[in-house]
Amino acid sequence: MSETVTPPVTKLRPKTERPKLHKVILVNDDFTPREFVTAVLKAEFRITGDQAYQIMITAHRKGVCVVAVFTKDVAETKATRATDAGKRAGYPLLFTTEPEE
Ligand code: NFA
Repeated sequence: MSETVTPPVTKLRPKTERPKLHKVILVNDDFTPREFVTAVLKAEFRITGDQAYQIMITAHRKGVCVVAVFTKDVAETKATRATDAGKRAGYPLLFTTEPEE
């Protein structure tokens, strides 16, 4: 009689998916000057001159280099802005994006 029944405490944990990150990739070409590539990297990705030089020279030697990873929107915006900076100066500089595995 008059027993107190305590219901089980269940905590709802709504599943939140972590957004997939996207790589911004610098593609080598034979025309864009090294200094220009390094300057664009510094300006658009807010990295040091040393970091920008290492990324530029890696793309120069290997064909491509991952610059950084961001959410899809940010990666696409930065790749477009950096590619446009080259276009405005008359260079074929290209930045692409691809989703991380
Ligand atoms: N390959 C270019 C040159 O020798 C430099 C470069 C590096 C261009 C990385 C594009 C990307 N001037």
